[in-house]
Amino acid sequence: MILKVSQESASDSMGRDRVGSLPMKKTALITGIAGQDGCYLSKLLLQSGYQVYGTTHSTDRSRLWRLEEEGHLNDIDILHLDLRDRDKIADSIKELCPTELYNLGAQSLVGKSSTHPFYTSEVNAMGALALLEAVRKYSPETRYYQASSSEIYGNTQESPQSEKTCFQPRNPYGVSKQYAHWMTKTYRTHFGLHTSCGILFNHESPYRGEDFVTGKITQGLARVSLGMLEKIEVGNVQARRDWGFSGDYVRAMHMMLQQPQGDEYVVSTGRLHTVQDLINAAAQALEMSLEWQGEELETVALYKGREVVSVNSQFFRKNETSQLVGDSSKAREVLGWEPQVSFEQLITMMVQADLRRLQSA
Ligand code: NDP
Ligand code: GDR
Repeated sequence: MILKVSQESASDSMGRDRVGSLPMKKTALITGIAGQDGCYLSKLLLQSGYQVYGTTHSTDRSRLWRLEEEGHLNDIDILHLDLRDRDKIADSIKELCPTELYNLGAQSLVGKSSTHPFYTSEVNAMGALALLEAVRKYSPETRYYQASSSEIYGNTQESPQSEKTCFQPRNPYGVSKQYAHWMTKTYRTHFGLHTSCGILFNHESPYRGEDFVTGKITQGLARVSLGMLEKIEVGNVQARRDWGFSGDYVRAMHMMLQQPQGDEYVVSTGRLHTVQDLINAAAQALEMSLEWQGEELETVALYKGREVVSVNSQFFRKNETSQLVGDSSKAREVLGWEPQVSFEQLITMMVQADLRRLQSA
């Protein structure tokens, strides 16, 4: 275990040094630091003067490529931790006693949760419980953030969704996140810990992988534009989501833990776009003018008369969630949070990063 707590991080709940009276460096532990949000959050915390520890459950160092590309990998202490390993979680919390703990680690693919329900639940639900219990036992001053998801609203008919909307998850991922959400709230109301849940709607960035529809489309169309790929195949182009920028959303996570009390907050843009809008935005950023033809499974998009996008039923989701669009009034009013990057800016940013990587590969 790469665990070393420097003298600097030995602060009390007031953020003061145990021996002197100078304010000391805050420490943060981020699970799932190798993922998209972990990359942006760790950068934000380092810029704010935190000492940052991050966990990965993989021994493959190439998994840390996002931190490497963003240029701050060497400023982070990396720990190897699987969220299914309760003993190691307890030892890590006991040893680090972080000022703030952000639980971002998860099996985060909605589709995969249908084929791997046990794994998804062990990591997302039991992993969160193991962290909360370790905080309660060994570091009750730690402020805890739980990465909740709009997927907990699943099949709701209420729109937009707010903190008051009832949860109706439709897949094992949504259920695992609902469990972690309620446990996080329970550790605040029942045990008195400072815990918060960010109910985050879809958020993307140049660090989004191709398993998600935004990454698949921007990377795929960038390859098409460079003549490296003939066409991309997607699922339901009429599916709609509330897409924001990860860099904006990690600011909200940090803001939550700076509040005097923990709470639950929806974080979203409040704007819906279809997958077709997404394809059009990516094509526009690549200066490709698309012509759409056909309907449903016959839908195709042509560029200069050539088919570059088609629909494949293989990528349709069995139990598609309702149109998830968030009402983030509470986060805006209480935290003073506002998203700064628009949908079009986000997609352009992703396409430009994809082109840069492909051209320099
Ligand atoms: P990612 O999938 O990019 O990152 C999650 C990280 O969790 C992975 O990089 C992985 O890193 C780690 N992980 C996976 N399995 C385990 C395990 N068994 N033990 C420990 N760590 C594990 O997700 P995002 O950064 O996009 O999202 C962050 C969190 O926010 C996740 O919990 C996600 O479910 C949630 N969320 C995301 C939204 C989004 O739109 N991005 C919206 C709402 C919620 P490694 O393999 O290195 O361990
Ligand atoms: P989601 O993201 O499931 O909402 O989960 P994803 O990008 O996978 O899907 C978004 C929408 O696009 C539709 N879709 C496709 N999706 C994929 N992956 N591939 C395709 O080819 C395709 N075609 C259409 C999907 O059906 C869906 O409607 C993300 C994850 O980050 C979760 O961890 C997080 O909790 C939620 O967002 C909020």
